[in-house]
Amino acid sequence: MKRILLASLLLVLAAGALAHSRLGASIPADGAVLAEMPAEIVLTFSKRLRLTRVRITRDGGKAVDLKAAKSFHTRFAIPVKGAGNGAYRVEWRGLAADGHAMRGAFSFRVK
Ligand SMILES: [Cu+2]
Repeated sequence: MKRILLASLLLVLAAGALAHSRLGASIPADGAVLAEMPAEIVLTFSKRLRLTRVRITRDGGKAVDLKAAKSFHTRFAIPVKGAGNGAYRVEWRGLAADGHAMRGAFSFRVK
């Protein structure tokens, strides 16, 4: 009986872990090395969320903070203008539709 309970508890935990949104992909991808900055940075999530903060830094310098998104989406495209070469880091925070606070980061380099 104990083993069955434990097994079902693990199933519940696994289902919970899969239920909320996560960053599915980004453009540029984490670790990418590019010859040119793309026109926009794109974050794609597995489920809808509202981005509450996006912070972009280049070469560890001054951060650019973007305004919070007003609605829930699975895809966010951030237009980038006049960004030079360097090592970029994008940190994001979001609120998933299921109420969970989410955060993550990815980095890429433009040569
Ligand atoms: Cu969740």
